[in-house]
Amino acid sequence: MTKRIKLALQKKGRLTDACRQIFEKNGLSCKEANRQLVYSIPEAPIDLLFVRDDDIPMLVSNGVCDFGIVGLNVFQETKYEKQGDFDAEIFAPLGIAKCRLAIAVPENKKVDALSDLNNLKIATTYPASVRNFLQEKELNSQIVYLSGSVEIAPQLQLSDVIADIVSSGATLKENNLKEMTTILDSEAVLINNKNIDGDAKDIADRLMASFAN
Ligand code: PRT
Ligand code: ZN
Repeated sequence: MTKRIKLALQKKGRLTDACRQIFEKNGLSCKEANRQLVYSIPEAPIDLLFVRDDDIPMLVSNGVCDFGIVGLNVFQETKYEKQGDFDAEIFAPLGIAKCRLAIAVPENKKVDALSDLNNLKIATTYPASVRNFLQEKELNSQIVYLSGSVEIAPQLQLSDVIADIVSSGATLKENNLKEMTTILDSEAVLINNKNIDGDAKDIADRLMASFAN
């Protein structure tokens, strides 16, 4: 039997269409994949597994999948959260779904220098990445974890500032927030389990080569 790889993709969200488009453009059909959790691409030795994006780094780390496509922001967050206990690494950046994890502050609030963040509350869905940033910059801000709608936290007095994903900046503007500093520049990345064999790497190399065309 010829070797096949398992590749985790986001089931429904911002990465889903972008990934489908790259696959379809390269003659790898995914149309039937909609209703299935697992879909075997007939034209290539690749089985797709459709899951929540947050689960992708761990599914790859624990070897359930050999590869995954996920935002660098989600990959880094899981890596910081799991610290040593994490066996996934970046295979290649994909140049799609570009965004950044940034700190944003209310327009009427004077927070200019990084040191102004000291003693402030930062609401975020990315606590491990923010904690790592605060440690690197030797800041003692407090982290307030929220699973969504982070941009309304200052209005609700849950926090002073936020750390969230920004793309066009329209959401910040709508909520009277301004970007202050970038924690991470992100894009979708292909990640792999650290223990994959040479055959699996060859399949991923061929996939990446086809993407480059
Ligand atoms: O359901 P599941 O857990 O799988 O999906 P999700 O809702 O967690 O993720 P999803 O589909 O929203 O995003 C998937 C990935 O797309 C993210 O992890 C990022 O890597 C990438 N990405 C690119 C973005 C954005 N652009 C983006 N703009 N992720 C989120 N946003 C949100 C952001 O959170 C904020 O609410 O869009 C808003 C800001 O956008 P602008 O354009 O107004 O600045
Ligand atoms: Zn998610």
